[in-house]
Amino acid sequence: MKPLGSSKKTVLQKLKKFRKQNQRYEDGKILCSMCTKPHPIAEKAYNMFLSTNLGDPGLFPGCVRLEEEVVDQLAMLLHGENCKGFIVSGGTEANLMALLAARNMTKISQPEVILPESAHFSLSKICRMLNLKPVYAALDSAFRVKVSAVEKSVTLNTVAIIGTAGTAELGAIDPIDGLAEIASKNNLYLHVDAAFGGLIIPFLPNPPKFDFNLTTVQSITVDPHKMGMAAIPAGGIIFRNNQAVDYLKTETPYLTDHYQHTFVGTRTGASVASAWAVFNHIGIEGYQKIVRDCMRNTAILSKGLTNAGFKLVTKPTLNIVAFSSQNTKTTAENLRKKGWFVSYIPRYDCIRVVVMPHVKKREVIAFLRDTC
Ligand code: 0PR
Repeated sequence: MKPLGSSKKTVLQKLKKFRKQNQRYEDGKILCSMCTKPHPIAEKAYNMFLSTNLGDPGLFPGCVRLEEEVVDQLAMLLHGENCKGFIVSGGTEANLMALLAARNMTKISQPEVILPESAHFSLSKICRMLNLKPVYAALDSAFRVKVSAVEKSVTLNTVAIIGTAGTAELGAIDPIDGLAEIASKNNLYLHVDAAFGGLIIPFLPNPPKFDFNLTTVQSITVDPHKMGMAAIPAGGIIFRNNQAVDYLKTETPYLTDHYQHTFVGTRTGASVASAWAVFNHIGIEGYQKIVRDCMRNTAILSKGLTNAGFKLVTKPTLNIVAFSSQNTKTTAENLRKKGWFVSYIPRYDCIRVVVMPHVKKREVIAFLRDTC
């Protein structure tokens, strides 16, 4: 900061230069992201609520109502009734809240959590923060957690089981119904990380069971800032009911509300408004169309890669294609030189493409041309 400020024009010109250094979703080259360009109405709604703070809810009752409505709409999609939840900073905070509640609900002194080997890295972060011992369960040939491996991992110290509905690396959906049975038999907390899949799976023609329809699912992470097309930061944590939420309470004696439940204190109402705007503007039909387009482009990409001799790691369940070649790392580097942003996944020695709404058919064809 300088002693004297600069003119508005200078500042904005400088900002434009910084902005130019960024990649833009609309250029269609970002194939490594689970976020996308927010829907135009999300941007408008965000700007309308720019100066709001859900950390002091008594000042912004309109935002409290918006958050309740967004949570109710997510809960409805996930077959929940009387759910309680929050729009938080992202999937990481959502998973953190679930595990914090699960841990606090028990009095176990050396708590353990059973996770699929494919669990998102946010969960290992959280285990370190909450002093939980992560116990990893092996995957089957379709990269879904083995229910038998989870069952064998249950001990007297287990406080929760986690399943993923849409893994970050391959988009695999764990057999949540199998996990629900184990949770029920052992009276354990079951959390589903559907940060990515939660706003895709309900819009597929024959969705597998993964949500509150399964009576032992206690909480679900579902992020509007991924496939929901809302503006960042909009993660979602939905609890089956108030029971777990009570274990998240922190006293905030001098604020307009005397309790807070989220990890983040000051938090914007703008992204909540952006999610509300998209949900209410495009509706279920809008999301069905987005998912249909993404899945169609996924099929075009998979077919093109297979025809050209690449090997798919697994048949895509969601809009993620993971493939390998004789020398995958070199293929990834060459693609990067041609301007494509893809992820190289060391664990499976594969390239991952996430076919988000900004990745149109035209981009898929161009990508195939550059790859094959
Ligand atoms: N759970 C799952 C299944 C996820 O895929 C992610 C993030 C999280 C939890 C954590 O969510 P937040 O990052 O919102 O806290 N998945 C993406 C990933 O790690 C996040 C991402 C998004 C990465 C955009 C890159 C990017 O450009 O791959």
